[in-house]
Amino acid sequence: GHRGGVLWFTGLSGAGKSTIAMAVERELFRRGFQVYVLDGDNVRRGLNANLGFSPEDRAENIRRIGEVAALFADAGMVVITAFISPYRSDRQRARNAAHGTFHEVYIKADLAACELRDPKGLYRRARQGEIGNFTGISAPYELPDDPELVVDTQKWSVEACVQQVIAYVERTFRS
Ligand code: GGZ
Repeated sequence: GHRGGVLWFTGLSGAGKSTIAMAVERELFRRGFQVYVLDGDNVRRGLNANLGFSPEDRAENIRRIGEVAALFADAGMVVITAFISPYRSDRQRARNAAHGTFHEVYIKADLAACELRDPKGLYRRARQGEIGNFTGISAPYELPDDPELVVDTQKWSVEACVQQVIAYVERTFRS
């Protein structure tokens, strides 16, 4: 079997958080893990539909996600969260909510790489002033101090990144 816990992905828009989270979820499911992904698609559209991207709204977004993730972990699941979560203090609060089952995973790609990828054209729109408070352009991203795992998506393929997370989960959650 396996323990429950929170794999907290953090990184810039376009770093690969959601892509890696979905692929890790599929592979962990195949291996018999109870796993669930929280991301913008299922949280910002529902539970947090009333929140935007001001520092205060991001703090509340991350606070709620941290509490929900802790509940999933308590229920015995491996929960993967895929949010920019740009503020160290908000990530620290999510860590405290999960008491002892929180694993910060830095999905690492610098601003230049993410801006080159620009999969949704959001960086271009942010540069043109069409989107305000955009992380990396007009809002901060505070680098993780001491993450449990760093996955470098500039250096490694998506598949290699997925394998690194899977290996971490196997050695951390398998019992
Ligand atoms: C950053 C924004 C913004 C602003 C919309 N800043 O790459 P995406 O599109 O699909 O993922 C980004 C997502 C970020 O939401 P999070 O809930 O992860 O942010 S946070 O943890 O900071 O609360 C991006 C899109 O929403 N998006 N406006 N201004 N990203």
